Amino acid sequence: MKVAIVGLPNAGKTTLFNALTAASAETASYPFTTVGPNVAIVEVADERLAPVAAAAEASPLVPETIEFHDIAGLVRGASQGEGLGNRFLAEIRETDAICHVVRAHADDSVPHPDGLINPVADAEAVEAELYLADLEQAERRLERVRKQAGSGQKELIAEREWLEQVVEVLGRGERARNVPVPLAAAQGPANLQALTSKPMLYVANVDEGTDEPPAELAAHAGDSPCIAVSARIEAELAELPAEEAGEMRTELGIDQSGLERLVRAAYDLLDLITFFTAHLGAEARARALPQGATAWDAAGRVHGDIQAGFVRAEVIGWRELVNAGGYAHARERGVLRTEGRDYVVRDGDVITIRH
Ligand SMILES: Nc1nc2c(ncn2[C@@H]2O[C@H](COP(=O)(O)OP(=O)(O)OP(=O)(O)O)[C@@H](O)[C@H]2O)c(=O)[nH]1
Ligand SMILES: [Mg+2]
Repeated sequence: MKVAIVGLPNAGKTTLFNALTAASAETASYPFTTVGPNVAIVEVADERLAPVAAAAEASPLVPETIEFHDIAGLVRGASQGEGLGNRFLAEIRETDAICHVVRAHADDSVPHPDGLINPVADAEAVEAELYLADLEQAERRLERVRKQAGSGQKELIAEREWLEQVVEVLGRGERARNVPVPLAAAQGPANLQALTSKPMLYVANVDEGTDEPPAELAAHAGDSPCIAVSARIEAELAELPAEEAGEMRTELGIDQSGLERLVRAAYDLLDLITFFTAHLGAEARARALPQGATAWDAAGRVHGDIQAGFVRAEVIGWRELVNAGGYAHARERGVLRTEGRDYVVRDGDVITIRH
């Protein structure tokens, strides 16, 4: 799972990214692996993993991860190739979700591209580039599909109709996400890869001591989540040993790590469920799946060979496993179920694939 950190220049994206990276050095909860100058992998904390591991006598613990991409500031005209616009837009296209950092702090020493602090205007400026980039892409795709749809093929006609609506909606400055996808055009979104189809999380980069995003930004976000984080404070806290950072947080009145909230919100944004695998003497692992995924999909997440040799899945809710105190007791109690490949995985399932 990949998340792009986007925003105007100087919004605080790299500060936030560095905070996530630095946090890894000091606390075990966020080991970051930098896989490129602007790409890092962060672990998603899940409090269920440790008890599951203990019950199964499994170690080490391997949490699920999210890859964050720190993208350079999107300037006005990026969609027209301004700045290094197109390259950045292409990088965003590769990700599953967007973390939109919006400046909401009033520190005069940090220049603003417009010389004025206005979170909603900033957010709209970035979004305008996303709409325009999508519009161009959608128009190009529509042209091609129009020609192909001449063949009368049902899917292509459906895709053409869908694209016509997408073009119209984007032209009005709304997200491609807002256009429902008819069953016959199910491939449409994958073909288009619209930036505005991706779920978006707003992060208001606020002044120290503020814990709410500006109301107008939250209103602008609408259905999308919007959280407040002070990137600078988080970066400073991330440099401190965990204990000192905790004391500092208490002093500053920040109850929870902003980074923790950020990672959690990003994970929630992807609308995933988590399942666990854990076996005696082997690793205990949390893994994400899309809602509605099956035992067969879960097997695929574990290993291609295991999926290919799928025989059955042994499934138990994480709490039942923990309460039973291990698989053997769970089996005695009859709470370990056998499921086939079409079983729809539930959040918190602990799964053993027999292959
Ligand atoms: N006061 C204050 N300054 C901040 C905060 N976050 C970032 N800054 C400062 O703002 C400046 C720009 O921050 P960056 O994180 O580099 O901004 P960016 O979004 O990565 O900018 P580009 O990569 O140029 O698009 C730096 O001088 C930061 O120290 C904050 O929460 N409070
Ligand atoms: Mg930066």
